[in-house]
Order: sequence, then C-alpha cells, then structure tokens
Amino acid sequence: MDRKKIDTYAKAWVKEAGERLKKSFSEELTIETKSNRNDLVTNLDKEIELFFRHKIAETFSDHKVVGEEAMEANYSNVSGVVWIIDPIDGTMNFVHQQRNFAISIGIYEDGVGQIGLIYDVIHDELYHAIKGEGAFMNEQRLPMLEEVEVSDMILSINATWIGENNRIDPSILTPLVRDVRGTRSYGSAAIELAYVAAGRTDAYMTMRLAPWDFAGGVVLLQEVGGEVTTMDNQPLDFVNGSSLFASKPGLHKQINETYLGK
Ligand code: 2AM
Ligand code: CA
Ligand code: CA
Ligand code: CA
Repeated sequence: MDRKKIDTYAKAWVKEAGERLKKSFSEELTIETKSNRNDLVTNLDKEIELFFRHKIAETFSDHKVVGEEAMEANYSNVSGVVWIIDPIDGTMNFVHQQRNFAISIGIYEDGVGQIGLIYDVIHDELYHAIKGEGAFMNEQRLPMLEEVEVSDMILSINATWIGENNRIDPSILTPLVRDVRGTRSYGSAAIELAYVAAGRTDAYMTMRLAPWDFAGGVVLLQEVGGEVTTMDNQPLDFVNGSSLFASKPGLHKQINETYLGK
C-alpha cells in the first residue's frame, strides 16, 4: 500500500469532517439511543461515517471499511487494507459539551496497523502515526515515552469501573486509584489513548472497548514505545473488542504485579 498517499488523503478528509462537525453546532441535532438511554447516536455520527465510506470507495476502491455506525455483525476477514473508523468517538460529549470528541481512524493491512489518526476537532489537534515513521501531533513529532513510577502517574479511568459494575471487582482497582498521583476521565477513548501517546497522562484503563475505539490509538502508541494489552495482559481483540490497558513503558509490569495480580 502507498502509505504516504493514503495518509495524505486521510488527513484531508479528517479535517473536512471536523469542519462539518463544527458547523453542525448551529443546526438542530437528531439524537437517538442505541443499546440503552445513555448510548447516544446522532445524525452526524451517521453522516460522517458515510462521508468516509464514500471518499474511500471513490479513491481506494479495493479498501474495506469497518465503522461503528454500519453495525456490521463482525468482520472476520481482515485481509487487505481495512479502514477501522469511529466517526465520532465521545458522542455523549459531542451532544452535551460540544467538545472532547474525536474522529478516530486506524488503517490496517492484513491485520497490521499501518496508519493511525485521531482528530480532536475542537482543540484542532490532529494526532497521526505511520508504522515505523513515528507519531505526530499537528506535524510535531511526539517523543518516545519514558518510564514513570505509580506514585507519580496520572491514570485515565472512568469512575464506572471503581463503582459496582459487572466487569471487574472494584476492590482490585481502588488501591491503584489511591496510590496514583491523580485520575482523569475525558469520555473519549480515542482522546484518552492519544493523551497517553502524547505523555499528557501515563496510562489508560477500561473494561470494554470496540475495535473502532482503539484501532487508531494503538498505532500511535506503538510509535512512541507505549504498551497496550487487555486488562488480562493479552493481545487486544480487533474483531470483538476487549478491555484495554495502555501505558508508558514499564508501568504494565509494575501495575500487573502489584495491583492486578498478573
Ligand atoms: P462512542 O462515543 O463512540 O460511543 C466513553 O467512555 C467511551 O466509551 C467513548 O470512547 C465511547 O465511544 C465508548 N463507548 C461507549 N459505549 C460503548 C460500548 N458499548 N462499548 C465500547 N465502548 C463504548
Ligand atoms: Ca457509540
Ligand atoms: Ca467510540
Ligand atoms: Ca462513535
């Protein structure tokens, strides 16, 4: 694949889609719910995904697309070039705050992440990475991540996982939350992954993500030496989604041994 060409088109489309999202603030949104009353989807989620689908079909007719809003049952066929797209990551923020949402794209070839793009529209911060060529924020190269102690770290985590929930015993995470310097939750998995890659936070943990939530961020993290696994220290599941633990180098070992019992 011609990665430079694909990257150039992808960046231009992401910027164009971002402009469309900003313009939409002056229009009335159509808001629907999906699996429950807090699982929101708007006409813009669907419109932006269709925008990318049309552009990709027009320009790269042999590429495949996997996106959140198409609701494909699954995609077991990962051969060839696949764009994994989340048109709006952080739809709740988009609806309630008009900020802290992102467009996230991961471009994979035969299952290997080649390009990652995360666009924080309102801050106008475009993170992108090409495998083997580094990660950038608005064309500024992101430095390799350095090791940090748990007591000095900022952990990105949603309060859901510290309260009663059906995915993890909160007593596993409360000692970690107590020992870190601080916690943050931004409400967009893509932004949270980009922040770890940019060194703004030191780790991000969540018990459930879909492939389009992490496909872009994983490529960014690989380029700056970040570690990404499930919470069980296994490879991520790019078909069904999985839990996720992303961190600066060394933190996985410290946290797995001391807190997660791995
Ligand atoms: P979304 O806005 O694209 O739906 C919010 O904490 C983060 O979790 C967002 O990145 C959000 O993505 C994602 N999210 C929301 N519902 C989810 C679900 N059912 N499974 C996985 N991720 C989800
Ligand atoms: Ca959603
Ligand atoms: Ca998402
Ligand atoms: Ca989404």
